[in-house]
Order: sequence, then C-alpha cells, then structure tokens
Amino acid sequence: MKAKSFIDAVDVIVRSGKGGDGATSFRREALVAFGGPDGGDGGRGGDVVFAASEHVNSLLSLYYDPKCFAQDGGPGLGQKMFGKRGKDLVVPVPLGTEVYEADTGLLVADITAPGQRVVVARGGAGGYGNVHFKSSVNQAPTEHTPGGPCEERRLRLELKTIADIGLLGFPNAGKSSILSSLSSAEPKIASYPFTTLNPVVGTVFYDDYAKLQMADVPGIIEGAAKGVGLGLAFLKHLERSKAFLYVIDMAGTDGREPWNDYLVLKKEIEEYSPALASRPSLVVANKMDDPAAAENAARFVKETHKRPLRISCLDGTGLEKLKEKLRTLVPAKVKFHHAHPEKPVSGKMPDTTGDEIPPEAMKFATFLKLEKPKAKSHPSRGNIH
Ligand SMILES: Nc1nc2c(ncn2[C@@H]2O[C@H](COP(=O)(O)OP(=O)(O)OP(=O)(O)O)[C@@H](O)[C@H]2O)c(=O)[nH]1
Ligand SMILES: [Mg+2]
Repeated sequence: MKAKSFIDAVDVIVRSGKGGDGATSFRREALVAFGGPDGGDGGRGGDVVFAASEHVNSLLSLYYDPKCFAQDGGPGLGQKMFGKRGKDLVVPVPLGTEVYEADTGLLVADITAPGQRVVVARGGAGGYGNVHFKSSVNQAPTEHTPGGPCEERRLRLELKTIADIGLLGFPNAGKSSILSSLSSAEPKIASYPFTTLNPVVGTVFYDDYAKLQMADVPGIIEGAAKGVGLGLAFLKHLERSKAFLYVIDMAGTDGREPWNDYLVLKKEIEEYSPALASRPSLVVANKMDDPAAAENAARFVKETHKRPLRISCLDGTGLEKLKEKLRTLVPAKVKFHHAHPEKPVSGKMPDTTGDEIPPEAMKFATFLKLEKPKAKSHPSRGNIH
C-alpha cells in the first residue's frame, strides 16, 4: 500500500495530565521535636495545546499518531516540596485547522492565525498536601487531597487550507502550471488528468513586498458534486479563498469544448455552495499558444458572454497581466504598514467620563473580559504558609 502523504481530516484523542496527589509528611529533623506537617502539594498536570504552525501543511503526523497525551503532575513531597508539573503537549497543526468535538460536532476552535495556541485539554490541578490542614486543634493532620482528574476528549480535526485565491478548473487545464509560473511552489505538472491529488499552496510576491496566497486543488469534472472523479471533497480547501480563478483549457485538449467546461464548472460550484459561486472570480484562458485556441476563445465569448484573460504558461504570455489582475480581486497584503487606518489615534480618544460609554469607545475596551471573572488562584501556585 502506498503511504499517505496528505491528510486533511483526522480523529484524535487528547488527554491532559492528571494532577499529582498532595503529600502527607511530617518534619523530621534533629533537635526539632514535633516538627509539624510538611507535606507539599501535587504538581499540575500538563495541558494539551494545539499550536498553529506554518511549517506543517497536513494532519499527517496526527493520522499516524492520534493519541495526544500530556504528562501527569508529580505527587507532592515532604519538606513542603511541590510535585513536578506535568509537561504540556504542544501539537503543531497547520493554519486553517478546524477542531470539532467528535461526538457532538461542535466547533471547539478554528486555528487560522500564525502563533495561535488553543488549549484543548486542561491539566488537573495538584492536590493539597497535609500542611494545608493544620490548625490549632489538628496539629498533626494526615489528610491530603488527590490531584485533579485529567480531561479526555475525542476531537475531529479538519484542515481547510487558507489561501487568498483558489484555482478551479478541469483536469489538465493548467492550474498547477499557473501556480508554478506565478509562485515558487513546485506542484507536479503532467499531461494526464488528476496529476494534482492534494491541495498545494504557493505565494505570489510583488515588487512592493505585497503577497498573495494561491491554492491549487485537484481538477473538477462533470458530476463532481455527486462524487465523480475526486468529487468536491477538495473544494473545502477553497472555502476560505476570497476569490477564484476559473482556469479554462482554451486549446480544447482531449476534444473538450472550453465554453462547456466553464458552464459545467460554474454549475458544479453552484451545487457545492452558492456562497462560493458568488465570490469574486476571474476567467483565465490558458494554452493560448495553441493554434486552435484563438478560434475557441472567440466562440467562448459568444457562448458564455465572458471575456477571459488570455494567457499561456508555455511562453509566458499574459502572466504579468494576470498577476496584476489578482491584486484587483483581492487586496494583497503589504508587508510593511507605516500607517494603520484602523488604529485609534490617541489624541482622538472618545470621551468616557459620562455615565454611558459611547459606542465608539467600545473598540478600545475589547480587552476587558468583564463577563468572565478572574479565576481564583490555586494554592499550589503560591507559597505554602
Ligand atoms: N501548450 C500549452 N500547454 C500547457 C500550458 N499550460 C499547461 N500546459 C500543459 O498542460 C498539461 C497539464 O498541465 P497541469 O498544470 O498539470 O494541469 P492541471 O490543471 O494542474 O491538471 P490536474 O492536476 O491533472 O488537474 C501539462 O502537460 C502542461 O505542460 C500552456 O499554456 N500551453
Ligand atoms: Mg495539477
């Protein structure tokens, strides 16, 4: 069996570490009589954390190792010593990963920003050592509490690739050729259908340091909405795209009619999701170097009333124009922002001295999580007195 190289959905079990038990111990030291209790608290169990990483592009490692277990906390020790804190388990996941509760289908987290970290299972708190139970009437307590339980969940992870622009087209239309011409991505290019079997993302760079992400997904054929070919399963990778390129093979290779290709593509996308079909798009006529292409392009305009952008990945015609057109579809991200239009200017802070907070002041107050009071700190985080 061929080893899998790309996985975009996987079920995992996450389990945080159990808290360590508190200790019962008494101070024993030469020349100190009745030293009293000195059993320390157990250590906290480790958390399971999903961390967005730009260095992974698939859920493959979780497919082969779906058990994500963090370390348990160590038990408390004598001499008021804390138990060891369990190590957190940090699992790198690709940008665009959605985390669902496997049993209920509830969305737990959507990991989209680089550096984003989500705690999916929180470690148990450490138990109290007997030092906490001393009092004037109980000077030699033997009580201690067990560590908090671990948290175990079954989660379903789904990867929806993040890209600004998605490439849609029939197999062999030249989607991968466009991606490799405009970016430094190296998708496989060959003259047989379904060369691309996994989504590939490339970055298009501009001279002013702006950049756009472009995603190439496997080809779509008639009946894809019903599962023909590779189906529309891969279209979920384009759900987050802001705009689409319909790539049409204007040479009509394999006896296909380009205008028919466009109408079929439109219909299949419409069936998959009307919201996707209504996003900004650009029709691109590829393979214009082919002798049959010019005639086909003229007929294409007549049949579809769309004027495609004519390009050829083979001789490079129209590629620069395409690159510029992409920026009109999606505003490219400029790397260096000197002035951020959204940023509040400190001199123009709204007046909040009255009884009512003006609505424009609320955007300054988003950091106040008033509905959630600060959690009471656990004694294991401070010193034992
Ligand atoms: N003549 C000509 N051939 C092209 C052009 N662009 C791509 N091709 C050829 O068309 C074939 C298919 O190109 P790909 O880029 O692999 O097409 P694709 O749309 O990614 O195909 P799948 O991954 O199978 O869906 C390859 O043999 C390319 O060399 C072009 O502008 N002119
Ligand atoms: Mg391809």
